[in-house]
Amino acid sequence: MSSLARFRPDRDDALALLAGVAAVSGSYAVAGPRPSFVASPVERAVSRTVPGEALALAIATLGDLAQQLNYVMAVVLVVAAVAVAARVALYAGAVTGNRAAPPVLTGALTWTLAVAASGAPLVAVGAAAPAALVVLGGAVSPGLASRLGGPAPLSSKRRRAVTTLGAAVGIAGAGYLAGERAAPDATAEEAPDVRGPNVDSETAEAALADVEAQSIDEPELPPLVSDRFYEVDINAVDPDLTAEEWSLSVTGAVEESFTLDYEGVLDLPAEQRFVTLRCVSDPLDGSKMDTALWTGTTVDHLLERAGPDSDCGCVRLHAADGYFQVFPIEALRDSLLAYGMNGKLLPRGHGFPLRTLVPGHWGEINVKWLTEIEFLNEDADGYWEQRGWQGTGEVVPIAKIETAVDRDGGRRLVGGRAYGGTRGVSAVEVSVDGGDTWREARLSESLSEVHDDVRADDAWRQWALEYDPPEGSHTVVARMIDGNGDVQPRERREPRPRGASGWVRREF
Ligand SMILES: Nc1nc2c(c(=O)[nH]1)N[C@H]1C(S)=C(S)[C@@H](COP(=O)(O)O)O[C@H]1N2
Ligand SMILES: [Mo]
Repeated sequence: MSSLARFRPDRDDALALLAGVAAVSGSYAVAGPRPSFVASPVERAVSRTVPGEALALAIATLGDLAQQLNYVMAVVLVVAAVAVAARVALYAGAVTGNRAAPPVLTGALTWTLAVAASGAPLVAVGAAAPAALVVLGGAVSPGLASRLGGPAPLSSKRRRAVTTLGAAVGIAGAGYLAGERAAPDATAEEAPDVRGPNVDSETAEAALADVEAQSIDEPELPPLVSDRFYEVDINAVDPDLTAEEWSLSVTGAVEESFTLDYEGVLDLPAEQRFVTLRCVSDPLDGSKMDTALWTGTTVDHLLERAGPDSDCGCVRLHAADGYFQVFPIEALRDSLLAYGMNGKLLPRGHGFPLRTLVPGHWGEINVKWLTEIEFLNEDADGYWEQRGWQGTGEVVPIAKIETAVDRDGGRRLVGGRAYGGTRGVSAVEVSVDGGDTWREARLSESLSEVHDDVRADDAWRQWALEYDPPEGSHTVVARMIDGNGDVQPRERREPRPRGASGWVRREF
């Protein structure tokens, strides 16, 4: 009975919970927001298994919050799993009367769980050691033990809860701060300049500087090159690749399959382009549409060497995060493989070291963290097609109303940006009476005028219109005319499954 006498359920529950928090915190302290952080693979597994309809609903109702909640859920799951392991270890110690068993078993079980999840044995030590230490601390420190446990009248139960919570918050906070310091650079501003034997950085600099001259001279309008480029991807934690370890394979239905390393990509002829991306999930009034100056090489150089021999004329791109997309080889031919963004090295969040930019297609086709170009003989579904989205295909034309400012004299300026993929934007028309009458808005110069050596045949244009607002309420409507002279379709359509389309309206 002596061993069972030391079986103290309340204290052990608290200790086990703390061990769980310590494991996740320790892992984050060592890994930071990287795939080796123990909750990352769990978040991945969860997001892969959520059915398409549920995912669409979550995105529609919660937006970007859906992914954050998923991430929190993954963290809670890992805390719970380690807590259960620690609880089992404490129980085993109590039953066997072996004082070394709880910390040793907790450490071993946590390490095994962490390796099973992330496959990173070293980072797993960062999870296992703190968990074992918490359990060890509970065993050797009578102070901690008595505060956490002992016979429990109501007041000391509350004290235990407070102590546990305080310790948990402290451990989690320390782990978070340490992990953030270990975080890799995420923003373009922090990234070094893009370099390479064929990269003309002067052109990039000049082009970016000259964009101003191309813009409509109204400071209230949103810019032609985005200050902050939206980010959309399937995981809360991005891949963390190094240029040295990374490579790109060309495989499948080809005459010659081969693999290029980072230097091999840089050795190919370089090119710069202004390219706009819009996510297929972007609502009419959303902001998942942006433009940057990209540096890279065209896929054509790889196609020449590979000699695709595909029965379906289709190709599947694979990425380091498990993402994949299938689309026609014809669309790939003129695509850019980009390693630079706005004159800087491509940031991690946008696909470092290499991403695809497919002219005129929805954002989802522009695969980031590209690792393999696989030529197929049979058509297949991409990641989002498997989840009920259209998948490939050209963007729909759109003219967004993003700015409305009232001028001193009583006039009002409305404006925004219009994008029609490779069809281009030849005009934007605005109605201030709900669509009865139309006038032509001012349009910025095409970005392809910025620099002789910089293409921009898949980029947006700014538009602006000043008008005298009528008395009372009225509706402003904007629509674009593409390069073929076609007016954009009026009918309003939700993002799912083929992208939000229709004339954008704003009530005043
Ligand atoms: N590897 C990978 N590539 C990806 C994604 C992803 O989740 N993984 N998301 C796609 C989607 S849906 C969009 S809209 C664009 C967004 O690119 P950005 O994050 O650079 O804006 O990347 C695409 N490429
Ligand atoms: Mo997207």
